[in-house]
Amino acid sequence: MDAFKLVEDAAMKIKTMEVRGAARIAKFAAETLKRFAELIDKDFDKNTKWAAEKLMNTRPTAVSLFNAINYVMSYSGRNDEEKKMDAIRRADEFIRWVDTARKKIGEIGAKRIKDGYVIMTHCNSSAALSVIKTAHRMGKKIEVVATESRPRYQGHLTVKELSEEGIPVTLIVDSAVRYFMNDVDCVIVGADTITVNGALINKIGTSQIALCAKEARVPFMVAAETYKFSPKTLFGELVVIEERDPEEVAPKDILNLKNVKVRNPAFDVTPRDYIDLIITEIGAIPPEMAYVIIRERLGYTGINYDEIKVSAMHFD
Ligand code: RUB
Repeated sequence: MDAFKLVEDAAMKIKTMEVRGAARIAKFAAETLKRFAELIDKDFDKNTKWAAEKLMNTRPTAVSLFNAINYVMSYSGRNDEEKKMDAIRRADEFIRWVDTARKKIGEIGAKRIKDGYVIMTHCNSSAALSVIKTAHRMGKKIEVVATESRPRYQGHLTVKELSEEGIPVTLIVDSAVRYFMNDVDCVIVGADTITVNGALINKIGTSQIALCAKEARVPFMVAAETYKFSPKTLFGELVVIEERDPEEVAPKDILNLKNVKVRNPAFDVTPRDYIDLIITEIGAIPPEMAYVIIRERLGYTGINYDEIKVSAMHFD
C-alpha cells in the first residue's frame, strides 16, 4: 500500500463523510497516521507533517480531529526510528482513549437516566448513544425520540442503531422538536467542539433544541469526551463552522432561481446557559468547567496555540 495514497484516500473519506461524527473522525485520523508512520521509511518529520496537514484540512469544525492529530504529532525521538515508534505508540494511546472514554461516558451518563424516561437526541452521536444504550442494558425501560437531522439524515443511522439494540424509538422531522418537547424527560446530544467558555458546537439544529428544552424546563445534557474540548479557544481562536454544498439541501431548479441564495451550515453554537451538564469520561461537569478540562486534561506549552501539545493523560 502506498503510504501517500492511504492518506489521500482517508482524507477523502472524511471530506465526503464516508467517515463522519467527531469521535469516529478522530479515531480514523489517528489510525491513518499510525498506518502512515508504519509505512514510510525516510524523512519522518517532513512526511508525517504532510500527512497531518492533509487530514487536518478535511473538515474544519470538530476539534477532536485537531486533538487527535496533535496528540500523535507530539511524538519525540532522537532519530527516525525512535520517532516512528513513539508516533505509533501515541496513536495507539489515542485510539484507546476514544474507546474507553465512550464506555465511561455511557456508565456515568446512564446514572442520570431514570426508569421510564423518554429521551430526545439529535444527529448520530456515538457518545450520546453510549449513554442511552448503557441505560437500556442496565434494564431501564426507556424510549427515544430522534430527529431526522437534515440534510444528511444522520437520524436514520440513530434509529437503525437503536432498533438493533431493541430500544423503542420515534423518528421526527427536525421542525417537530417543540411539538414533542413536553413528552420527553431529557435531551442528550453529542459534541463536535466545546469551547473554553462552555459553549457547545454540534450538528445544525442543536441550539434550537436547547432553546426549546430550556423553555419547557427539560434538562439538556451533552455527552462529550475530553478530547472534544478546544485548547485553541483558550487562545481566542473562534470555531470555524463548516458550510457545506447548497446542493445537499435544495434541488437544482431552486438553486438556479434568481435572487435566491441557499445556505447549508453543518453546525451551530449552543451557549452554555442552555446546557445543564456535560458528561465526560472523567465525570459529569457543568459547562463552566470547560476551562479546567482544557488546562488539566489537554494541557499546553507556550502561549502560541501552534505549540499546544496535548499532554499525557490517564485513560482508565
Ligand atoms: C456529527 C455530529 C455529532 C457529533 C458527536 O456531525 O454533529 O453529533 O460529531 O458525535 P457529522 P460523536 O455527521 O456532520 O460529522 O459523539 O460520535 O463524536
